Amino acid sequence: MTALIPRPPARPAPGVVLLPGWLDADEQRHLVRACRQWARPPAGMRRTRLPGGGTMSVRTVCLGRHWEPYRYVRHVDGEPVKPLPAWLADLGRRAVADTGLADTERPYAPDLALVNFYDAAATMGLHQDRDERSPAPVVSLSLGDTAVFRLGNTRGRSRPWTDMELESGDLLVFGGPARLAYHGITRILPGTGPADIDLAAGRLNITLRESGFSSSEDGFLSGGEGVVKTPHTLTK
Ligand SMILES: O=C(O)CCC(=O)C(=O)O
Repeated sequence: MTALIPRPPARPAPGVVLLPGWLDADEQRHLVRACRQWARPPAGMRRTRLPGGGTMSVRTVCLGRHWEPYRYVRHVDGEPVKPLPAWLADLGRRAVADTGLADTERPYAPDLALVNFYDAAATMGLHQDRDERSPAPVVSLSLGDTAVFRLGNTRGRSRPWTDMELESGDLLVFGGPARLAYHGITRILPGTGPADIDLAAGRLNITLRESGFSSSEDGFLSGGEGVVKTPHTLTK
């Protein structure tokens, strides 16, 4: 949806940049169509089971490596994870450059992506993205319905936090001092997505990340606390 009053770029915390409407409608449509392909089996979109017995309310498909609590693996249900396309990694590089958060010494080189689909009832509890070894930023692209994104702090799940609406086409990058900030999605605003991106309902979010693992390595880092099983994360 084109805003009547353009939303300006924002820096809600050190290391965090929001560029509203960064993706145009063609780019959004292209990404939605790509997500639809990636969602298909094998190694397609699914609800993640949590060790405590619950299931996440978002549905997820991964590229490059598959995330499961709390590690990255290269196969899912015995099938190889779909590769991260070079064009998507390029988009991630351009995203980081446009936010001004690029490391001048080292080009951003994402090797994996999580693609989450939120229906109207889906949420994601406050968590840190800490199953990656690399300190490189996380690039987040939003498509479809608006979401309320809660940006917390690096110390824990309690306040202070900042709530911001992520609309279709928005780019959010968090790195540096905010790379391990707790964050989550508290609400989806149904019916707010644009009509012309080929997504009838719901929200897609793509996060690009650098794993920091070598190509032959699986990743076991956080020891079980990366994504928090807060009650609203779960659909039982
Ligand atoms: O959907 C979003 O904007 C956030 C996704 C997220 O926090 C994650 O994939 O770890």
